[in-house]
Amino acid sequence: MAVPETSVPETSERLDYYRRIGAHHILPLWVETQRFVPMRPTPTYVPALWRYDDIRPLLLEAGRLVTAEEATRRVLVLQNPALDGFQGTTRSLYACLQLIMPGETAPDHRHTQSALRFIVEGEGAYTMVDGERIPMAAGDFIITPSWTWHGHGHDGDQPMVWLDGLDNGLLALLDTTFFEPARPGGAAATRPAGDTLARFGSNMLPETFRPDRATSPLVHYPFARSRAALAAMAAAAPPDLCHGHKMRFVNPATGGDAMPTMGVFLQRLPAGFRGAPYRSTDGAIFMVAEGSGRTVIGARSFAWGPRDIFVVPSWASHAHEADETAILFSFSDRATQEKLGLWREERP
Ligand code: 1HN
Repeated sequence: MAVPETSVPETSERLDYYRRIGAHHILPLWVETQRFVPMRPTPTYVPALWRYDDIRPLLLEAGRLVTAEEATRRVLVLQNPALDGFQGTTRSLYACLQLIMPGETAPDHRHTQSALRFIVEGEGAYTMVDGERIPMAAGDFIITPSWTWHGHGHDGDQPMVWLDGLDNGLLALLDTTFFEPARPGGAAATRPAGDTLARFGSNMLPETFRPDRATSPLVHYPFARSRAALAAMAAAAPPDLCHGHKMRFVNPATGGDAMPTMGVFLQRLPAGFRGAPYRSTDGAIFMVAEGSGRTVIGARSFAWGPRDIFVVPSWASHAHEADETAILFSFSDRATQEKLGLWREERP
């Protein structure tokens, strides 16, 4: 694809001028315009894949090195290999793996970042969101809305691991990050278990409910339900050419995205699926819930199996292929892009 020639020839007079305006903290736009106004997205982060089998022993090692109490959150950040001097999995998003050991608690705090949890392994742990103890089971999607108190605990007897997804980079860009550490007695349950599901997860809304935040009032989307929905869809209709059977998690009170900044998805690729190439402006982070296959991103093929995590950058052409039936969880900054009227996609 043609990139317009925008370089304006340098003359000694022009160079002298650039130097003099530089002293006033002024830059000429006509120099390096392409770099700052490119023809199409030019992400500075790259496609990447982390194999869970590689990470798991390292995560368990962290479990011996540092307590959850000490660390506040025993979290390993999946750092994009190309983002030098910037912490993130993409420019806007963090993908992290969090470990909590039996009997541990991770103290209460709150922050303006929205967080999602996608449960990877273990049982018996819970996260407290807004005074409700949400039990964690593998494949569950759980929301910690912006600025809500949350902490974690573990009553089981095996290590418990989940994927954390946060909109850190986006909030850093906008300088809207606030954080508040634990308040005394903050972790006490004020709502009964199952409250969010009963009130908002039954295709009904309490008549007196009035939305008071941008995030879904339903904060727990159990895997058993979403997985069954995908299986029923797959039995009823052929898969989409690019996505297989793909569902977006929504706020039941609005029908919009469950989270204000991030789009969150679950998709099922039937065994033998060979997806058509697809691209969109929202860079996405995928975690494999089940199955194996590969995703061809640009010229590279990334083979994946259960619990592997991979990144597809903004506007990177990619195609999913499944050898056995696969379920992929993913999140991206699509919810932000759509609100701003910026989201684009390209498909055959
Ligand atoms: C955080 O507060 C949690 O509350 C997890 O579990 C991961 C990554 C960056 C910043 C804050 C949590 C986080 C985080």
